Amino acid sequence: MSASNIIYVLLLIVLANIINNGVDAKHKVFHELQSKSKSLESVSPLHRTSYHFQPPRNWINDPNGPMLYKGIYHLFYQYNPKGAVWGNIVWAHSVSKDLINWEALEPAIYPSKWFDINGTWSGSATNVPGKGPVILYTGITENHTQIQNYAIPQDLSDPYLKKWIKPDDNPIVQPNHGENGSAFRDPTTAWFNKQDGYWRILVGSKKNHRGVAYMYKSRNFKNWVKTKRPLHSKAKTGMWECPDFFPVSVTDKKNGLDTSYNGPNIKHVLKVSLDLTRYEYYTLGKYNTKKDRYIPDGKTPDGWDGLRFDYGNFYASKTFFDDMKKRRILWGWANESDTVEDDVLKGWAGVQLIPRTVLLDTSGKQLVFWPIEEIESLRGKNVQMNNQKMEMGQSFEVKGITPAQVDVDVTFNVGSLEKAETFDTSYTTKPLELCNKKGSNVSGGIGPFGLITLATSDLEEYTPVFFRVFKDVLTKKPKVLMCSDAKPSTLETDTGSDQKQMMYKPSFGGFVDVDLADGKISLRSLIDHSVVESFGAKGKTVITSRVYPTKAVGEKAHLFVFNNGSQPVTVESLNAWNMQKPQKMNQGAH
Ligand SMILES: *[C@@H]1O[C@H](CO)[C@@H](O)[C@H](O)[C@H]1NC(C)=O
Ligand SMILES: *[C@@H]1O[C@H](CO)[C@@H](O)[C@H](O)[C@H]1NC(C)=O
Ligand SMILES: *[C@@H]1O[C@H](CO)[C@@H](O)[C@H](O)[C@H]1NC(C)=O
Ligand SMILES: *[C@@H]1O[C@H](CO)[C@@H](O)[C@H](O)[C@H]1NC(C)=O
Ligand SMILES: *[C@@H]1O[C@H](CO)[C@@H](O)[C@H](O)[C@H]1NC(C)=O
Ligand SMILES: *[C@H]1O[C@@H](CO)[C@H](O)[C@@H](O)[C@@H]1NC(C)=O
Repeated sequence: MSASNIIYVLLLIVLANIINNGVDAKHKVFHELQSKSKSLESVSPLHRTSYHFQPPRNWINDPNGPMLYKGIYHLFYQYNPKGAVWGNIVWAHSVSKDLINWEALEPAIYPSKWFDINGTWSGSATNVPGKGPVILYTGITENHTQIQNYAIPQDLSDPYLKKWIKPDDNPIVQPNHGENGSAFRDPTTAWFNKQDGYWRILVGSKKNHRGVAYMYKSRNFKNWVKTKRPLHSKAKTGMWECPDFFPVSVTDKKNGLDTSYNGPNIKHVLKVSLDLTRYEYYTLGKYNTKKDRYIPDGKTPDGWDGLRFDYGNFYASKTFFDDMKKRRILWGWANESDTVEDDVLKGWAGVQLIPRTVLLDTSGKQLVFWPIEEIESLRGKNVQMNNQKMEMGQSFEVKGITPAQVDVDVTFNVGSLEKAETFDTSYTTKPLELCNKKGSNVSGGIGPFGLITLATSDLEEYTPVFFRVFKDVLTKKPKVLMCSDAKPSTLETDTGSDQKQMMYKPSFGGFVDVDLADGKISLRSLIDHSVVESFGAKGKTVITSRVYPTKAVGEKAHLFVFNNGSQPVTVESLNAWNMQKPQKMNQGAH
């Protein structure tokens, strides 16, 4: 590098620091790229999803304010109307009757007043009885302070809630009691406490390196005061983005609960998105409304090694209660794993994953997730496989479908656990490392076995999703690892210059809490061109990967089941369905 180049680079770094002052990792600014919008014709269809939520082009991130109003589902999301990188963020707005087909409306909220002139960031919606829906969101002021504002519909009789008003008595919450105004955002849906007549919300933050969920309360939904203590905090976890706090039933295994529900036989879930790692985690616990305290169950670790909604590419998630079908639904964003340059070339970046219902697992120790039932309405042609025994190294192709766009659900039987590998207790907190060390081509006793998605016929490219069964020497119980490995997913090599980012091809992993008493374990994957969303053991462990094959694309992709363990594994039943494209996916977005 020449001296002038070095000076230029130093200048850039200084400049970037000035511009990015107080801007966290997610909000990376690419000034020269953030308004390079592509016309529709030039948006690359390669790797674009067919049945996931996407606008026709440009950048999206966090799902915002999901809700049901007068029979219409609303989804808002962080959107750059001018390009495929983060910047110029508005609240884009889409509506649906079935959570499958979506119609794009005009952006609901965009910078226009002093209290949000430099940003309209994430937030939530609350249906306030007697008032209607109220959105709380983070506004960025001219001096880059993060404050919380509210917005209300102009016309409550319009089920589409097309127009939103930001009253002049905003903001409702400011960082003027010692909070860090550069790390103070993402207000939650409010919950109502009948006993004291107050609404409460959380705002994500950090105090030095401690992640914090500050709590505010209000009687009239307008004047909010900070509670004496935050709802919860945890040392060394850094900024808590997008907190989500809701009850789940211990006894009712079918229905979700309204956010304000309180009563016997419930637990509460506190989820946070960690800006430091770009992963989320959650705890289950008891919320004492009298003392206003949330105490996580002793069994659920609070921090890096905690439970996750999804052990893969999944962030800034948010749930809402669907009063029509009595279920709690989870939305989550998956970013791209290719490079910023790739995103600009393809003209789009980011997808919302298939909404999932959320319930407490029968064990009471974790949540379970399952794709909303509506997604099954997109299922077309079906192929099946039954009682197919796979010896070591064997694989079978699932033929007669279009594997780049399928829903596949398979139940394996592993037989006896006798020959399972021994579980080393040092593995406990390291599913990711284990998946990296023991890939789909590293033979074990029982497993690896599973699905080979988005593959070429000769496995030049493939994304394996698989299980590996260990045996705990002390307890004699199985310990099941689930992995989704993007490493072999694409032949694309990073030959570019220093500046070119590398494509992100991680192997993701999580443990699956099953006892395998009957030898059975299921795996369902929703495959959609560049998305592989996998649900292990009926949703106990979920992993999403984003992948960009160069050859295993469209009609040329294949799907296999495989076994690379020394013990035979049987495919008891397999169903695969071609997935249709929804009729409407946000045409006419702005
Ligand atoms: C406040 O947050 C910003 C953004 O993360 C950080 O750079 C700054 O150091 C924090 N300030 C304090 C006093 O912790
Ligand atoms: C802040 O907002 C003003 C007014 O819209 C705009 O001119 C300026 O570029 C914005 N700055 C940043 C860093 O977003
Ligand atoms: C930034 O703006 C906020 C909100 O208007 C205000 O309370 C605060 O004093 C300002 N900070 C500085 C450093 O100007
Ligand atoms: C199974 O193992 C063999 C031998 O290591 C390897 O060639 C093959 O790619 C593996 N299959 C998968 C899906 O990784
Ligand atoms: C096994 O697969 C990994 C990719 O997951 C690859 O890096 C490695 O070279 C493969 N090893 C063998 C022996 O094929
Ligand atoms: C998604 O992109 C990859 C590659 O750039 C990053 O490594 C991740 O941190 C990022 N994830 C989120 C949630 O932003």
